[in-house]
Amino acid sequence: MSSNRVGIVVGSRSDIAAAEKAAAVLDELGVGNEIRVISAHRAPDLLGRWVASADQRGIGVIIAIAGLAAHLPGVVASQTALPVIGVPMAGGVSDGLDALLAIVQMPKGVPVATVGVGNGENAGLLAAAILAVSDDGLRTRIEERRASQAAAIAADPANEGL
Ligand code: RP5
Repeated sequence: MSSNRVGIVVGSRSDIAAAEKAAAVLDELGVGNEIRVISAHRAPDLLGRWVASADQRGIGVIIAIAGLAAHLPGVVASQTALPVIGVPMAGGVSDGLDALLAIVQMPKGVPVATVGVGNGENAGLLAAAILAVSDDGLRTRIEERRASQAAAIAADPANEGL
């Protein structure tokens, strides 16, 4: 068993910025994670080996990030019972709307949760929330982060007196 609890996979090096946003928020919350770069169509065998190994090593959630046809999250989800969060990436004929629709319209039987285009941060937060169902310490850290976000907004000079 590794200490990593979230596996993050991107379809291409060009998607890495969104993966780093997810990893940053997971690091902040003390959730071990790993980033892999594996194309679902160019390296399907390697992808299958990584998904199987993630399952065996005790990873609890997978974040899969892809643009264009954006089949990576669905292919990953087809190979594991772990929850999979898809992040659509901008680019392609409609600058991310194509990938968003591809991921969110996963046909019945194998679900993929979907966050907004390029929103690696929310993918990381959602993965943490899933793990927090059985981890009270993590739940507390998520609540503290929410409180600190709210405090930062309250401290904005535009909100003085509220
Ligand atoms: C997808 O095609 C990747 O996820 C990436 O978003 C997009 C473009 O890939 P590259 O041309 O950068 O390899 O497979």
